Amino acid sequence: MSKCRKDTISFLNIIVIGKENTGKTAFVRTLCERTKELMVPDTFKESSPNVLQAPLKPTEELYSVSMQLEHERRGQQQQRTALTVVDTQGLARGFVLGHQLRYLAKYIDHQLERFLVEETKVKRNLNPPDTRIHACIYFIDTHTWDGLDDVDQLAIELLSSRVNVIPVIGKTDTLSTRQQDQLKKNFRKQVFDVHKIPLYGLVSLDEVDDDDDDEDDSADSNEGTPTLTLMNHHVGGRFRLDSPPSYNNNNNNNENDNDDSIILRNLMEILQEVVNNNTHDHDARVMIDYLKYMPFSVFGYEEDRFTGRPITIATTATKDTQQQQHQHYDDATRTTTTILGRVYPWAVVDCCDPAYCDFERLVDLLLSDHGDMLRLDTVERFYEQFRIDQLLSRRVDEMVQIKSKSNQRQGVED
Ligand SMILES: Nc1nc2c(ncn2[C@@H]2O[C@H](COP(=O)(O)OP(=O)(O)OP(=O)(O)O)[C@@H](O)[C@H]2O)c(=O)[nH]1
Ligand SMILES: [Mg+2]
Repeated sequence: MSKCRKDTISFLNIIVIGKENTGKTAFVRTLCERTKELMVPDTFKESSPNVLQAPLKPTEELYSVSMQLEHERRGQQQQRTALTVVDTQGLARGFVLGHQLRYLAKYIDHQLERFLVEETKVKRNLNPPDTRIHACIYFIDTHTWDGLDDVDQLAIELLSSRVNVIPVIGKTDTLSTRQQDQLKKNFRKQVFDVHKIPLYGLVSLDEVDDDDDDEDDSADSNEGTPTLTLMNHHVGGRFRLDSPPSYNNNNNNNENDNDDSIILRNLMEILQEVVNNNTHDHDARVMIDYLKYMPFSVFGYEEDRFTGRPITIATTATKDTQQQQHQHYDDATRTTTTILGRVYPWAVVDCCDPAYCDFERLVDLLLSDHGDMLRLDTVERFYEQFRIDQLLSRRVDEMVQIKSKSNQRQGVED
């Protein structure tokens, strides 16, 4: 492995949230297993001992695992990422839900506060460890065929006001291709067109207001035409749609695309235009890649039911088509490898094969192109506001204290 400067560590903190039994813990384990080969020796830490070792069982309380990874970034030198993954208790229905969501919101805020405290110390560390949560991997419920039920909607709305939410569909080995496709489209439609939830990389839709007498009154001729505000400032700004959103896209040769989100399709067109005008616009390009696959389909490895460790799956392939990682046996023409996956009577499925699911794409985007964007969005969309609110409320507290002290003094003197 080539040399990488240790002083350029990027922090990436991810929290995994979703309803009970959606495959969150299996995902965390698969992610750790997948990134093992990138791990810097002796950097693995867990908040409670052996939390990844035992057989899978429902998660009762939040825990975290962290490690440093050394990996390549597309076209760049080696990079070191301090990755922390936080796994959480599954969201339940009923009165517990409110309590769970409040707890999660508080946890996320607390991580912002820890960073703020470090940053505002008189003698401060110029490079404090970044505790802020940069992304929330949200597992949507695959049993809800219209893509978003009330629990998921409430949770995603609340989380999106605090953190970059990246939605995923877990256990996709249990869904047919058509089912996955439909679920993705339904989810996108619900999130963008119906509820307008500002997930990571998405838009908020401002309807043009007739009474709006700001400088943009020329909008009158566009009455009722929505303005798209890209939440992702890397691509930037506000774009007015000159005509109402339409499905009659020239590129649309596929009838099935008609039940996908209109807003998303328009956003993709805008991004594509940005790329066409400036082929070097890397951020717009990677955002298109992200939106194309979101919500990401993933599945976890099949675990040994006594140890929770991945079962051994050996596959054999001819050498020239071989693209797997752990090579055990090699002869002139064939190679045997072990993969992370699941075995069915009719097939073996590899969690890391992009032909089966988006797991590898998701890992790649987190560690590569979107890592910086997630960090930047965390600072600009969430941390800055939090910082201002906190400092203002401290200021108010201080003023109240000064006032009450001076009132007390006044009382004594009188
Ligand atoms: N077929 C399949 N089963 C899975 C997958 N991931 C997890 N499972 C199974 O689903 C059950 C629950 O998996 P977990 O990973 O514990 O789910 P969870 O969302 O963490 O559950 P809670 O912690 O209770 O919220 C276990 O029996 C797993 O073996 C998957 O990708 N495919
Ligand atoms: Mg769990």
